[in-house]
This record gives sequence, structure tokens and C-alpha cells, in this order.
Amino acid sequence: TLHIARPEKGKTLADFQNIYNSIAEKMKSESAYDDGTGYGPVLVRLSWHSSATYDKNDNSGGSYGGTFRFKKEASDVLSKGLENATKFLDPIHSEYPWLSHGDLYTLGGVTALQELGGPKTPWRPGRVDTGPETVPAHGRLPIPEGNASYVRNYYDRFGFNDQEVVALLGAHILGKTHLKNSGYDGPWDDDTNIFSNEFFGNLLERKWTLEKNAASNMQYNAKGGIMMLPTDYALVQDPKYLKYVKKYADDQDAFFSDFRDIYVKLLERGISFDDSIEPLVFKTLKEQLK
Ligand code: CCH
Repeated sequence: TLHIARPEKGKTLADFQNIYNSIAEKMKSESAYDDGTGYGPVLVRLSWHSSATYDKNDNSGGSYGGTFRFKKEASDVLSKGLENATKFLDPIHSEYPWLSHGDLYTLGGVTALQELGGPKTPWRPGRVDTGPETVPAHGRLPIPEGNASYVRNYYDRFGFNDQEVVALLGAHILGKTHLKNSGYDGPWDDDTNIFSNEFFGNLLERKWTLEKNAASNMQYNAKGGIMMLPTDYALVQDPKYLKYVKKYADDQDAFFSDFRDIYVKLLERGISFDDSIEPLVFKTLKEQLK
């Protein structure tokens, strides 16, 4: 399947910055969500799941068709909790009905990432809504029980290498696991809504104990109530991954720059962008106050 980017006609950086601002303002006014974490993390997760169906072997899935809007896709048990993100974005779509859903879901993630202190992330428009027949069968999302070889094999479907996988999983500094959604319990850090390289610092510096949680799933716990999934912990169990965990724990700038690159790659997987489609760089709300 070829996915050719066709940006919304006649729209400029200013139009997309307006959408960015609407999302960012709504995040601010609804900051009480999830015991004060706010909507940022769940928006980043939605951008991930709406891209995570990608398969390089036939170029199917990915963010292009915006198919997470269909129950058929969103009902995957591994996506529980993401209805909060799509409900958050519904009124944004009503305000800007010309925007495709794939562009909405990916722009939501980019907005959240930047507003939570993450790297400036260039974003390109042009995803086009496709029909329910383009929803891939469930089974393309990762399971948290996996070890390092599971993780490596999983991300090979996207064509991502070890360095890219470690950088990308640094997103698990944001938000938390919820027993009622995934059967895992707790945040990855005390700060659930500040983007940083602390995921790697925590992996290396804390004392982790493998324990059974209230849903009978095994997770790694440390003092202060923070946790790691088995797939997160796999990054320190595998020497090839561990090398990059150490690098990113030591070098926040390297992490920010590598995370930005792999996150952009994830959101654009499978889409052909014409050279004339300029990457857009958005100002944060803070920067616009100056
Ligand atoms: Fe994740 N993630 N994720 N994840 N994820 C969960 C929550 C978040 C896995 C499992 C889970 C990525 C990769 C993986 C976020 C971003 C990314 C949860 C808890 C599980 C389970 C859901 C709940 O209970 O609400 C697994 C397995 C992988 C395999 O690699 C990638 C990649 C990204 C982004 C780039 C974010 C953010 C959250 C927090 C959501 C929230 O609601 O707080």
C-alpha cells in the first residue's frame, strides 16, 4: 500500500499552530485529569498506538489513515484507556473539521510532548482518512511481558534498530500504568508529566524487585512506588540495549535529539512526503507569551 501525503489544501503554519494552541490550552484547563497528571501522557500514547500498527513488509497500518477513530481498531484490549485521549480530541476535530484524523492524533502527541518540556519536534501534515477496511487485525501492539529478544523482534517490524528502540522507550517517563486499563500498576517516576531522561536514570540507579501486582501480573517495583514493565526492564538486561541506556542517562541532549528523530520517524512510518511539504515547527504556549 502506498500512502501519499496530501496536506489539507490552503493551510499554512499559522493554521496548524492554531490547532496546537487549542490542544495545549485544553490540556492546561483540564490539568486535573488522572490525579493531576493531565492529558499530555495519554495523548503521546495515542499518537504511538495510532502509528503502532505499521508493518514494513507490506507498508500497511501506521498513522496515515487515522483508523484509530474506528471501534474495530480502538477496541484492542491493549489500547484500554485511550478512549480518554480520543474523547479529549473530539472537540478539537469539531473546531477544525478539515483536519484528517491521522494528522490530529499525531499533532496531539507532538503538542503534548513539547508542552511537557520535550524536544522541538518537526511535524508534517498530509495524512488522509481511510475506511474501516484498512484497519489491520488486532495483534500488532506490543505486550508488556516480553523480554529483550521479544522487543528487538517487535520493533524490527518498523525497521527500528537497537539505539532507536532504546531512545523511543524513553517515552515511558511520561504518565503511568493503570490496573483497570492494562493490569499494571503505577508510574515510572514521581514526575508523571515532565519529559526528561529520568527513565534511564531510574532504570540504572534504583533497586528493582520483580513482584506480582494486584492483577497477578509481574512488574518491577522500586521504593517510592515507581515501576517498570518487563519490556522496559529488558533494556538493562540486554548488553546491546544497556549501552544506550547508559548513554541517555548521562547525556540528556543526546536523548532529546535521538528521541525527536525516532518519534518523527514513528509518526511518519509508511507515508511518502513530497519534497515540497515543509516540516512545521511549533512554538510552545510559553514561547508565545514572550
Ligand atoms: Fe507504552 N505503555 N508501551 N509506549 N505508554 C503504557 C503507557 C504509556 C508498552 C506498554 C504500555 C511505548 C511502548 C510500549 C506511553 C508511550 C509509549 C501502558 C499502561 C502499558 C502497559 C497503560 C495503562 O494502564 O493506562 C509496551 C509493552 C511498549 C513496547 O515497547 C512507546 C514506543 C511509547 C511512545 C513513544 C505513554 C506516554 C504511556 C502513559 C499513558 C498514560 O495514560 O499515562
